[in-house]
Amino acid sequence: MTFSDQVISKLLTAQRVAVLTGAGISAESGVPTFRGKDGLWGRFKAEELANPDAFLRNPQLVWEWYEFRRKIIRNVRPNPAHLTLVEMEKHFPHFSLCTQNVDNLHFKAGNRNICELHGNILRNKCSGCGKKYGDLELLPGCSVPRCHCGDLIRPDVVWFGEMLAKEALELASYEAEHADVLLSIGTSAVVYPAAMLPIQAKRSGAFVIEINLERTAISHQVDASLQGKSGEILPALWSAVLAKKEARV
Ligand code: BV8
Ligand code: ZN
Repeated sequence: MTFSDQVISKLLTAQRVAVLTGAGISAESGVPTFRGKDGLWGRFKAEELANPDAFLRNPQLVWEWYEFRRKIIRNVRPNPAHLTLVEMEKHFPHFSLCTQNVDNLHFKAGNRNICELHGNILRNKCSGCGKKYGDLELLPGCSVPRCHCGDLIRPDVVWFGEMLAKEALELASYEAEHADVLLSIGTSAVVYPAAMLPIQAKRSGAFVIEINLERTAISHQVDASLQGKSGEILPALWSAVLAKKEARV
């Protein structure tokens, strides 16, 4: 796998690197994506169940869908793409990782400077008072758990139609707008406001590299669009950058 001199040199000289990841980076770990070829969580479209109205209408069904996803996510492991981001975080003077994913795989891999734009499926919160809860299991036949205040507990994720946490979005925007290089990895770039981040970076002068299995809504706007599996491309790209750095010494 070869990479242009420009892509290599941009990463070689970058001081501030921002990364945006989507479901595609976790696909090779066995986590289904939402919209790609192999996408869809079971027979449901994310937009149908990942929204407050669906929860109001049928909290049991929403909980069962999340339980189905949690069972997969509790047992998956980070793949080489996640592990490469851990190495990159150690290397760059300033490295930020913003993820749309709720699968906890960046934390499991070892990244620590993580901005979870859409929350985390292994955390819960009260739908009324907002009290935070950790990972909970809905045992078969049991009803949706309730908070001490009496309201229903729900997954601590951002649903469609819900605002992202203000501080998370502000941090992600700041990092995108101050990055020398932004890497957009495994996202179809159709969900806003996260999909704005690569464009914000580009407008602010960053060199934007996309790594994705197929072309996306932003492929025509980025500086380099590398098509293929992130678990193969990202480790190869990082090795090429380190080899170039070695050769310079
Ligand atoms: C908001 C958490 C302000 C939950 C998710 C009408 C009314 C209200 C809002 C809207 C509206 N119209 C538009 C909006 C905005 C809406 C939106 O963007 N909708 C889209 C569908 C058009 N956004 C929102 O609602 C956001 N909030 O705007 O608030 C507001 C409030 C009220 C009214 C107006 C505005 C909230 C968005 C967050 C939703 N929550 N998830 C959960 O997961 O259960 S979104 C969900 O999609 C996931 O978080 C996921 O991360 C995210 C984005 O998807 P991707 O990560 O990109 O995944 P996808 O499958 O799409 O793509 C994967 C890619 O990987 C593919 O391209 C594939 O080819 C590639 N791939 C596959 N394998 C590999 C690979 N690449 C590399 N290697 C591989 N091996
Ligand atoms: Zn409560």
